[in-house]
Amino acid sequence: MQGGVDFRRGGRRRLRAASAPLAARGWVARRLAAAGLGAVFALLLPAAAFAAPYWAVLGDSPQARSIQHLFWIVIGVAFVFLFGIEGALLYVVFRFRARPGDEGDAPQVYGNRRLEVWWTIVPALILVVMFIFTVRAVGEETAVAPNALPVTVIGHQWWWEFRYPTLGVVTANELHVPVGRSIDFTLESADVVHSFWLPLLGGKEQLIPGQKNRWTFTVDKAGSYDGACSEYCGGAHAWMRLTLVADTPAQFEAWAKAQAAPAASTGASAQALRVFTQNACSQCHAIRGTTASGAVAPDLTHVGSRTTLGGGVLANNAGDMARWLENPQAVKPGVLMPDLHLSADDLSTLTAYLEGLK
Ligand code: HEC
Ligand SMILES: [Cu+2]
Repeated sequence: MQGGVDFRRGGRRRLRAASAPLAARGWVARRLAAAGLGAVFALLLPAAAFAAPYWAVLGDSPQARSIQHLFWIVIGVAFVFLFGIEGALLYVVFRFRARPGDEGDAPQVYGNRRLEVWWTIVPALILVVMFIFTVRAVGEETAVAPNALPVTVIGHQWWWEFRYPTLGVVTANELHVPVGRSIDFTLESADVVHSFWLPLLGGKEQLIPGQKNRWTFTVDKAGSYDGACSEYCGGAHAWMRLTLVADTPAQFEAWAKAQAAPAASTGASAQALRVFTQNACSQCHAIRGTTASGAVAPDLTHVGSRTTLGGGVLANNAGDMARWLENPQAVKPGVLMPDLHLSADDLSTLTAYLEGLK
């Protein structure tokens, strides 16, 4: 060992003694600053999370609550181990630290069969228990009740199609369900993999091309719930939001009846329909009750009744509708609806017509 440090016998201690006071003070200060910053973030994080509608630890369905239970069990076990192990570590570090006058290395211990058996068996048992709880929770998320309302959810780049096969309703981005009745979801995709996520109502389930996934939950509180696609599916993924509206059974029945009816716009005119068909709108969009029957874009039969446009990127009112129609690319970059360069006249005709489709 020439010019180096001999770590085999007390070398470490000699090295530390040589460079100790100043360096050590800087090191401690840096660690303290980092720990302080970490603590501030740790305190702020839950505050933000609790305020968000995406905080999955609140739940308004039995399925969401079963996920919550699982979450708290896992967190509980993890914390017992975190504090147990870190506590034991800190205890040992302080209890057995080097003291002035200590010479040589500590006793070196190799292998301890009994300990190794225990720290293999205990974690394995914990994993088995967590596995059982998880399988139970997954079972609750997929056990469809016999009187459930069938709803087909189809993921598109970058919007949601909702079909109610028993009610003759087709809509987009705004999902209505009756409170207290379980919903039998069939999840499909028209293009790439998406993920259906309503944080307060259940977990996430994927929409996979060529496959039909089953999924269920029962909303037990009336209200409006935010959701989103939670799996990156291309450029405008961030604007693939959805809203679930949980109606009372009577409200839901009225909604479904209105949605199943053919189009009736307060702004309807021969000119509006002509503008709609002449600008290729009808090749992509359907308006039931007219000749427009395109099937690759949102059904517009009752577009005026929805609260948002373009997967949540705009509110739904005359001003925002005009903005969307003037150039959807400027509002939602990359969207699969082209800029159709409508004249000012056509724009106002179409806006009145579409907003009138309640
Ligand atoms: C090439 C196909 C295509 C053509 C042509 C087209 N659109 Fe679209 N349109 C789409 C797609 C796809 C969306 C969904 C965009 C999104 O949210 O990502 C959409 C969305 C919309 C929306 C918002 C619907 C909602 O519920 O969010 C309206 C309104 C609309 N289009 C009207 C029109 C009108 C009017 C025309 C004709 C001037 C037209 N579109 C032409 C594909 C098309
Ligand atoms: Cu997505």
